[in-house]
Amino acid sequence: MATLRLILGDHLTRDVAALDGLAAGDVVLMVEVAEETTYVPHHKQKIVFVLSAMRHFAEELRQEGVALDYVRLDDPANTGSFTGEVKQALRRHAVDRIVVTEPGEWRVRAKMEDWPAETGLPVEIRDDDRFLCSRGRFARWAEGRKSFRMEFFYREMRRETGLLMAEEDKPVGGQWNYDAENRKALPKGARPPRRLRFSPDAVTREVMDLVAQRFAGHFGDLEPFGWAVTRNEALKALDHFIAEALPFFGDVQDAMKRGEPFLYHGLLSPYLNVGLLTAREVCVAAETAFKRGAAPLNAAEGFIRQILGWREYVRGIYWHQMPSYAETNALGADRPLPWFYWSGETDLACIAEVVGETRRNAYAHHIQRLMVTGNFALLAGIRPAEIEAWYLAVYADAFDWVELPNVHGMVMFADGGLLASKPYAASGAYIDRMSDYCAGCAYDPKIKVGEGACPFNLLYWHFIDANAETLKGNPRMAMPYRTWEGMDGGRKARILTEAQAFLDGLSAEPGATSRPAQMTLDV
Ligand code: FAD
Ligand code: DLZ
Ligand code: SF4
Repeated sequence: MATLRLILGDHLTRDVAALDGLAAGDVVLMVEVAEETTYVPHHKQKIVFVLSAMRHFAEELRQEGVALDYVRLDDPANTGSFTGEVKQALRRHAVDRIVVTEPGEWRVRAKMEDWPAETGLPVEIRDDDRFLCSRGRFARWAEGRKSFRMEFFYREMRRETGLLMAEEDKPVGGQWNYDAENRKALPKGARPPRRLRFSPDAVTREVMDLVAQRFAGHFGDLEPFGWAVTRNEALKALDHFIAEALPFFGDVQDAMKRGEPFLYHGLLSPYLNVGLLTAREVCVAAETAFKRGAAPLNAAEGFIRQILGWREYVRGIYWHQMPSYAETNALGADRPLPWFYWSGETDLACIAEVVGETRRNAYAHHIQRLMVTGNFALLAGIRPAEIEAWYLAVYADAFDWVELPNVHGMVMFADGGLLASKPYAASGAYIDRMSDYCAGCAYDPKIKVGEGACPFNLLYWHFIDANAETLKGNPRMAMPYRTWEGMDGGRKARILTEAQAFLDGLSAEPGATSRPAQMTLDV
């Protein structure tokens, strides 16, 4: 039985389920389609990364002798959609069935469900077994639970994989989680390592030209482009991280510093997400470094927890809860996304720094995403769908299955607490403690109200006040509500008035001063 096997842009591994049982007579189809390059205005580097990695992977398959049908974005006959390209391919190849690995987005999966009717052929959508926890396994864990907490899920994953486990079902070192050791500010004089970046080869250069020409209006700088686009390069990036950064990853995992976008983070998520690296090999590499004495336990455990815990957990939540998950808006947030998320032009120095780095690198680390741009969106009550589209567009690692739970659940609390036990709301004091952004900002994190007050301070109490009905009963929010209620009435009124004035001044309109000339966004 001849099979058409579709490989998507984030399924770039020879071990992907759709290639299981590849036989003579089968055709492997890969397609670059406008539908995927424009459903949000992806960062230019993200498009280059995905398309170049696709082209390199296609070349590896060709070298292996696989019958490959590769449709390029600039092919004049390109229909622009997965469905259109599958139908066109069926005219070129005599096959009896279609096989594909489950995509990472509900949106794409829903289209695939229609393919049997649209093509008249059986369509097999195979489980994506690159994850350490299958959808079925997650559903068994989730069954009967009212809320899902990552920590308990993570412990089960540790037991099941044996990662960082000692004898008798005990975690190595006696503790499951060393997070308490991982919240230090960056010590003065710390010099994070220079990160391994990769010069674009001819294939990448060709894609960069295409992107420069076709996606000039998209967010972000095209150059310098330094992402790995092959498995070999991604493995080098992994080795470099393990040797140079992992030993320091733990202690200052939450720190932020101007001009140091990468600190000691992995920069591995784009590779994990498109299939250039596997979750298991990355976790094993960190565990091995710990066993060799090359990395302390708080670093190795902290890093493994991000992947074995958070990454698997958010993926489980996504498929367990979609499609209704994306529709919830527990806090009724309804403010349009301020334009400065795209332009970076704002006198809030922390936001300007994080958006600026995001434009330059298609990357920001977790705490920048959660506690700067995310915290602001939460406190200002930005519409969940708008801030989700922003995160999906601007990061090289952004795919719906991982972006949505992080933004909808963790940042916006739009799921009403299914994912996080309380909103990650914080005033300017947190940003001041964990970064050097506040020095030189137009505002002062120590000023709570009045001239120079940090907007995060005003918005924090505004958020507490505005959401009292929903959040006051949450035991983890008892302290802020006690403080707010104990505050002098006049001060409270002043804070709320100033916060409201700040919110009223936010504009989603692409302003002449804040809009880079090349931006034509439609989100
Ligand atoms: P490191 O700090 O080195 O962490 C190691 C790995 O752990 C990462 O490569 C990643 O695979 C995994 N990881 C860490 N935290 C998470 C998490 N919360 N969820 C899932 N995986 C995690 N990650 C994405 O891969 N794609 C996204 O679109 C994405 N959107 C996010 C949006 C928000 C608002 C937040 C708060 C987090 C988001 N994350 C996302 C998670 C995390 O920020 C990134 O995975 C991380 O910053 C990637 O950089 P790194 O490889 O240097 O990570
Ligand atoms: C992100 C992306 C982009 C920019 N372009 C393509 C593409 O042209 N062809 C493709 O197969 N995949 C692309 N991708 C990744 C897809 O968006 C991803 O596979 C879907 O979101 C489904 O998970
Ligand atoms: Fe951000 Fe406030 Fe600090 Fe300015 S003072 S950088 S707005 S936290």
